[in-house]
Amino acid sequence: MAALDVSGAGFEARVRLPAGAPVEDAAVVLEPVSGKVPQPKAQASIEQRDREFVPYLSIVQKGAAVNFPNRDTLKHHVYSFSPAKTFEIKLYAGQPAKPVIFDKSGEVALGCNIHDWMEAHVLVVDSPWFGKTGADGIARIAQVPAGSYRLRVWHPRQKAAAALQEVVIGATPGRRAELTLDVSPREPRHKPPADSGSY
Ligand SMILES: [Cu+2]
Repeated sequence: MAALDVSGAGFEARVRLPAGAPVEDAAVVLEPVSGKVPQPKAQASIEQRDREFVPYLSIVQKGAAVNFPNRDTLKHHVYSFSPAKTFEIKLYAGQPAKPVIFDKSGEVALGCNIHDWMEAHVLVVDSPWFGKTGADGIARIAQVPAGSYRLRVWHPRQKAAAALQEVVIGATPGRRAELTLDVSPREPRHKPPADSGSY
């Protein structure tokens, strides 16, 4: 028998469309009902590579520092007009001098002033316990302390917000939550060949 892990249990959720197909890039978040969360310590990185943001969706804890390294040889100009974080990093190459601190919970949409098709999203949450679904629709969250949580699922292209569910961690270890979320397909956007411009 496996030893009991007293430091916390893993949590797993599968997100599917109403018709059953797995949903990739959904955020699955466990927010403690107590409201008690540790200070953010993880840093995140959103790269620009081949004139795209990588990854498409980032989930960060409120207060996290996010770096925006430009891995391309051309310049990018990253911006957000979202109320949860309005900022811009003007036309730059390489690593910006400072990370961006996401200090407010909410949804942040990122764009690039030079390359219209570039798109990425940041979900800023008041919890360090979150995961992102892969192509199989499954998100895993490791080491969740026992207790009561609100389970939240979110996707940048969701058609409607999903209701919060209450989850108790520790009562039934190894349980997988099954979630349904209706999500629009990603619109294809025109991306010109790489050598067509000076940027
Ligand atoms: Cu760009």
